[in-house]
Amino acid sequence: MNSQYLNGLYQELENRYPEQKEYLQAVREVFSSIDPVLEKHPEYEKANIVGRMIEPERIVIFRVPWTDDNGSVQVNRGYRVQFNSAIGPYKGGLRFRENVNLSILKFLGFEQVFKNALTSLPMGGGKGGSDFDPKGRSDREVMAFCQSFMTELVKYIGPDSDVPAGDIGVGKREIGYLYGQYKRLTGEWNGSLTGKGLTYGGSLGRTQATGYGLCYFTEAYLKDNGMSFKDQNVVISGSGNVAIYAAEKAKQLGAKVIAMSDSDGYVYDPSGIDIETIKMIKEGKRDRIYKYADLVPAAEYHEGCKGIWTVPCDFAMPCATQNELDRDDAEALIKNGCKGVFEGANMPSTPEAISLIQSSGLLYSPGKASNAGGVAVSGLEMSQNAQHLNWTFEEVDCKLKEIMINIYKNSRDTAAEYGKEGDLVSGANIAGFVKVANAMLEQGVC
Ligand code: NDP
Ligand code: 2IT
Repeated sequence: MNSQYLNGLYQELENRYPEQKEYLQAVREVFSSIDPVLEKHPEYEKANIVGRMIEPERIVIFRVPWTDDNGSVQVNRGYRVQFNSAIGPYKGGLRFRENVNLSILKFLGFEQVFKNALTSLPMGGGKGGSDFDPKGRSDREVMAFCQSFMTELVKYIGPDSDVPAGDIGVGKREIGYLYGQYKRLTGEWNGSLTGKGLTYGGSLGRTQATGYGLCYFTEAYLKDNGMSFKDQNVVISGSGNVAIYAAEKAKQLGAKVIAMSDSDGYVYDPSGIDIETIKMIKEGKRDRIYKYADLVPAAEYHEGCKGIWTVPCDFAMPCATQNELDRDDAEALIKNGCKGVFEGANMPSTPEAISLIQSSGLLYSPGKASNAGGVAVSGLEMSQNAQHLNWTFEEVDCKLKEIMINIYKNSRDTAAEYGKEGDLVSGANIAGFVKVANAMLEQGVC
């Protein structure tokens, strides 16, 4: 971050929102990449494009009252951050988790803007959610919460204005309840949510998209560097939507996935994790990952999710949450011979971890590039809904693969163009930034 313009904007942002640590972290990461673009294109600074980009177009915060199974009235907070609509309707997931706050949703919304631009589909960026956690709640409680949440959110979304989807804590069940209430309130069937069930407008391949997309991206990146997944040991954190399908595809591509986790701990299975057993535990029963070690005698369970990075592996794929991989974790990975870190989660590595990983010569892909497959297939779901058509799994999967390979190549080539050969963080940030900046420039001061 050499430019005076960027330094000034960052100082101002930090003074205004000192408590928004995750948001400041995400902004700093983008700012550290875009100096060369601002030098080459003074018109961006002249139109204060960056100053406008770091201010969300709109944020709504609302009360979500609902009744639990004991008859008590609970109150949660709901949010939607409509960050940037320069290239399309706001698009991005909803996160339901206790720690959700404005800092986390602004970081996610901000990153989503660049990620969505990288997909090459016409989608702006947004994010939302609540500090409600569905874990341990009955289906009825989750439905009551979702119906109340949508009763307010409905005022701000639509197929051509803002299209939410899932994220942590929001999967097919939650999207179903949210969509049912949306339809009831508006009297319309349309594509204003993605990640829907296959019986009511969902796209084949959306469930798999983020994890499969991460592996397609990684496969292209590995190939460029004379490597592949074949016979490689892979550690994948998390055991949710992204982690499960990353594990499934990595295995199909010849890798052995030897460890997975949840927020309580991790399982290590030297013979290779059986993905169907994980699916049965996590998707089927919504249970804890330690159950895997009860069912598979060769596996060990270890308390504490951070320990997963001490398992020696060839490749690490963080697929759980932000800042889950810090400098000590990166050091342990490197010491144990890890050759690459490929992010499925959003901002899972701390800045200190990223600089160590990159300076040690490992391959490294930032989440906003390598996890874009989920939102890309959400974009394909929007297209199918608008046309009232369903594409086959093969059609969607083929388009996903093409999109992920293009994101990889675009990030790689953009990095090289700006003198940052091999640095996918700079490449992805610059490529996403330029697309959004040009759209904003052409649309005038708005
Ligand atoms: P899920 O809710 O399906 O799964 C989340 C997984 O991560 C669970 O195993 C959860 O464990 C674990 N986890 C969550 N928080 C923590 C924490 N603080 N520490 C350790 N483990 C944690 O979410 P997704 O798989 O959908 O999302 C995972 C990541 O991928 C997030 O960063 C999300 O933003 C990102 N992402 C998701 C996309 C999607 O399409 N779903 C698309 C692109 C990115 P537990 O069961 O204990 O809660
Ligand atoms: O972080 C993400 O890209 C997502 N949670 C998916 C968003 C979407 O609209 O499918």
